[in-house]
Amino acid sequence: MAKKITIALAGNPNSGKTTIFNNLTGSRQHVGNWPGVTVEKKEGSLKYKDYEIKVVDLPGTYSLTAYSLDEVVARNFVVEERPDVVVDIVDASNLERNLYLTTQFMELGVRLVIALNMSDRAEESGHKIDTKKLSELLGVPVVSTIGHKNRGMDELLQAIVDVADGKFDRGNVTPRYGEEIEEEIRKIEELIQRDAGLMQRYAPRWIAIKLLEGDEEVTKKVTGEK
Ligand SMILES: Nc1nc2c(ncn2[C@@H]2O[C@H](COP(=O)(O)OP(=O)(O)OP(=O)(O)O)[C@@H](O)[C@H]2O)c(=O)[nH]1
Ligand SMILES: [Mg+2]
Repeated sequence: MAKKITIALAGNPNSGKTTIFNNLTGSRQHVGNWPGVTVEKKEGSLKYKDYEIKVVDLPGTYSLTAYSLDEVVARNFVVEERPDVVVDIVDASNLERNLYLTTQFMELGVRLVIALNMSDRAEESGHKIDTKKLSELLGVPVVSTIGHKNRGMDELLQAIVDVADGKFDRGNVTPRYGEEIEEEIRKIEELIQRDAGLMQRYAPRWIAIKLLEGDEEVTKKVTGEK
């Protein structure tokens, strides 16, 4: 029996998500809309080893705040639908800016794989990225890809199923914010842990940070307000 998993392709705008989506799913895809909004939703599927993988192409976002419709769509999918693995398609030629979103996924506590896409461009501009080191630092598998040349797709799929299988057990690497803020995060986390319903659905640390940021959507989830 094939193991069924769902993966989401996320990343900054123009990082190569749809190119990789097309490489992975070929003609097995369909396009619709995200419920309630006119943002395009692409879904597809493929078989890899004994996996049947459903792939969802998320809108491009720079962060997971809820400032734009694209961000809300991407964030809600990841938080509410809980794909088995989030594949963060990173533009390797713009690493620092792209890794901001990566840290947000780490904070959410999702199972993550990083595709260092556009690695051809990074190299052209003289950057050689040590993927092994980056993977160690982040506690996440990192695979070099060149989307429009269809390079690195097998390695990417292997990393995805490894993570789905729990074979890549990332260390507890999450961004830290200094003692003062960490103290407040701890206090809020303690309160959240008393709410079984919330606990089941979201990483308490993530909720605590969003509450400190004054995130309206998350505040509504916590207060139960519609
Ligand atoms: N040089 C280079 N170009 C790439 C690579 N991968 C994709 N591209 C090109 O980059 C452009 C953007 O790719 P898309 O796949 O549309 O990017 P996207 O992330 O889906 O963009 P949005 O959906 O708008 O956020 C296209 O012209 C691709 O052909 C790569 O690895 N190297
Ligand atoms: Mg796209």
